Amino acid sequence: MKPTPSEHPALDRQFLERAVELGRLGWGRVQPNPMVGCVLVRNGVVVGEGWHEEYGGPHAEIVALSKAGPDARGATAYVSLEPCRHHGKTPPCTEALRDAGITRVVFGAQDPGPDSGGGAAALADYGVEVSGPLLSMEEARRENPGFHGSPEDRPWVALKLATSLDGRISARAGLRSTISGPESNERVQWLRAGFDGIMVGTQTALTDDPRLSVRGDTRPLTPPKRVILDARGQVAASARVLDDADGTTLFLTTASSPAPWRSSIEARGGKILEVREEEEGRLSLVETLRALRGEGIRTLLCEGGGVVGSKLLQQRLVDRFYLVLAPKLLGSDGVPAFPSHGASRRGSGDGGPGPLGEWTLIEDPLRLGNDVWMVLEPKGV
Ligand code: AOF
Ligand code: ZN
Repeated sequence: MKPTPSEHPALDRQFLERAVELGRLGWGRVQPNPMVGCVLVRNGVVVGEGWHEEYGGPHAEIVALSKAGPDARGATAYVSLEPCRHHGKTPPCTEALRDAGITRVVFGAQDPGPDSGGGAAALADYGVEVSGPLLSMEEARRENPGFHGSPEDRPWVALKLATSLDGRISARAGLRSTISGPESNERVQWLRAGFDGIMVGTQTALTDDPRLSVRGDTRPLTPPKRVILDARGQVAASARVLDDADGTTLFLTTASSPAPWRSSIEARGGKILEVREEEEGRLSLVETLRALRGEGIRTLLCEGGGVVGSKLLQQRLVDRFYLVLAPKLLGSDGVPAFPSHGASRRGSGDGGPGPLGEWTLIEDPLRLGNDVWMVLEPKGV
């Protein structure tokens, strides 16, 4: 099937962007489904809008059609994803669009699902004019990385670090420091809601005793799994990350962690996953990520600390970088955000880690209180 070229590309793009924006309102509520939005336009007027609000619930098109009622007849449907043509938890959107009298469909991303995909061809068969996909693979992945971009052997990984102007993540080793302000912290709560897993390294777990739960206004339908990297079994079973664990808190460790420690973690509802030790006292990150993918984690947010973040960056395992810059200087006692980078001897030709690539801002930096929130992705992906 060949998509029909659009007569009004700028207008189509504009309504499609609105559909994408609406889809984002499903953040935290729809995974593992993608976020999808829909706008219905008749004679240049929006007659209905909707988005996939909750996993298992009605799809975006159905919500928009029910808002529009009879006004949907003769309208164009802008949908951020190719309308599904399968009987899943709900009947096919392709049929609903046809039955409502939609005459044209403009869609953003292609649905890669073997059953759900192919809706564009089905619509064309019904005599509906179809334009799409209007979004590139890269754009589609940015919107729904778990759905469009998750590799087979690891999750799609986002790293979030809050640093001072001089690139420190705390004022002193072992000291819990306030780096970012309340507005940024609220945004982190929102961010967590959209991920399958939230991960921190041993030092962060020991220093901050984080809960890694989601406590903002956006409540995830399925709370993200909490992941602690603890190669040697140093984090006590009393850690807050094990509160209400019920198998949803995962401890990644190596053969060197003591059996009594493992039992104490399991007694609190934690799950132990053993992976290979790569260098002294450190887990193989590649194996760690593979194990997490095996636990169904398709999107992972790593919240530090500096050692884990650096290792991920060094091994080019970061797909998105949320960097929160706080207007503070912490001085030379502060813990560097990028420790292992500083340690590599530059220009020594010793075969050490090379340059870590260039990054692109994928949206305008956001000012949150006094902090600057940057969202970056590796250049050339
Ligand atoms: C659409 N519109 O709003 C969404 C779609 O289990 P189900 O029935 O909810 O189907 C989920 C699949 O449908 C999902 O994997 C994806 O392929 C597609 N999602 N399709 O037409 C929507 N959310
Ligand atoms: Zn559908």
